[in-house]
Amino acid sequence: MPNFLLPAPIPAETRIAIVVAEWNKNITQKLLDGAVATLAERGIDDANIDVAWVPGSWEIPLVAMRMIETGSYSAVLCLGAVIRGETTHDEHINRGVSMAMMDIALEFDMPVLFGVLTCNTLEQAIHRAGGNVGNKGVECAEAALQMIGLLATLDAS
Ligand code: RBF
Repeated sequence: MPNFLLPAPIPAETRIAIVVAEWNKNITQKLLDGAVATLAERGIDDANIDVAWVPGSWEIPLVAMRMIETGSYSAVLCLGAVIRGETTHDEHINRGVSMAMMDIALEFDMPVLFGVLTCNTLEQAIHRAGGNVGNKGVECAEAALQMIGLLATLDAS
C-alpha cells in the first residue's frame, strides 16, 4: 500500500486572490459567484477573498503575478471566458494566457488555477458557467483548496 499524501486542513486565515475578466461578463460573473460561494462553503471568510476585475483574459496573468508578489495569498484563481469568433484571436489569447499562468505558478511556487473557458460557442460557455456541464468557477475554487492543502502537507514533510 503506498503512502498517500492527504491535503492538510485549510487555516481559517487563508487569503485567496481572484482575477476575473470583464469580457463576456455575463459568463465570468457566474464563474466568480460559483468560486466565491464554494470558498465560503469551505470556510474561507469573504474578507479573506480579494477580487480584481481586469478588462479581458489577456490581462489576467500580469495582475495574477502582481497579486502574488504582495505575498498575501495562498492561491490565485484566474477566471475568464474566451469565445471563438471569426478570426484566430481566441487561439492567441488562449495560448498566451495559459502558458503565462503556468509560468507564473512555477516561478512563484503558488497554485494558479486555470478557470478560463476556451469555448467554440457562447452556448458552450453558458453550459460551463452553471449550466449542464457544471460551473468551472466552483471547480477552480475546489482545486485551489486541494492544492493549498497538499502544498501544506508537503511543506510539513
Ligand atoms: N477577452 C476575453 O476574455 N474573451 C474574449 O472572447 C475576447 N475576445 C476578444 C476578441 C478580439 C478580436 C480582441 C481584440 C480582444 C478580445 N478579448 C477577449 C480581449 C482581450 O483579452 C484583451 O482584453 C484586449 O485585447 C486588450 O488587451
